[in-house]
Amino acid sequence: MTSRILLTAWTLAALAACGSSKSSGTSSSGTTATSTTSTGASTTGSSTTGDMTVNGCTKAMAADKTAVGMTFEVSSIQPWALTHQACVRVKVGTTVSWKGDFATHPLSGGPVGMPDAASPITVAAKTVTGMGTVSAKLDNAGAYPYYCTIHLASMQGVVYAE
Ligand SMILES: [Cu+2]
Repeated sequence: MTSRILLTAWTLAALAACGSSKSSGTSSSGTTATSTTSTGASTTGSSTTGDMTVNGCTKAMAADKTAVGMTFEVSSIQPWALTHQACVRVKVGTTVSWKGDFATHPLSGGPVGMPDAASPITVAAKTVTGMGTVSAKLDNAGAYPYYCTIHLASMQGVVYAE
């Protein structure tokens, strides 16, 4: 009698162990998906690390705004309107913003004509469709190009986070 009860208990324990090993397999595939996303973001930041001209800017010519604090309004240099070009350097972790009419001047992250869906500027710009402020926090060192999707030639720039 006693040995049968023990056998049943052991069988239940084995089933429970089997169930828990299945669920750990599921969570490890979730971790893989997350790390793929962050790899994409850091690739975006480092792909323009060399000081080549992007959106009319090089890091060498960019205005040093690393002392302005953790928020920086790009549109305080020139309004987000024709003609706009800003090449600036800020500290990693700075929240940069553009103020203006995003129906007339839709903002996108990326080199001109090459929208970068992974750019935090692109992600932030999707939240504002008319008059307003687009704010993007730049958490990784790298070059963050941006442009107006209507006035490609005249509204562009790069924010370098360092
Ligand atoms: Cu524009």
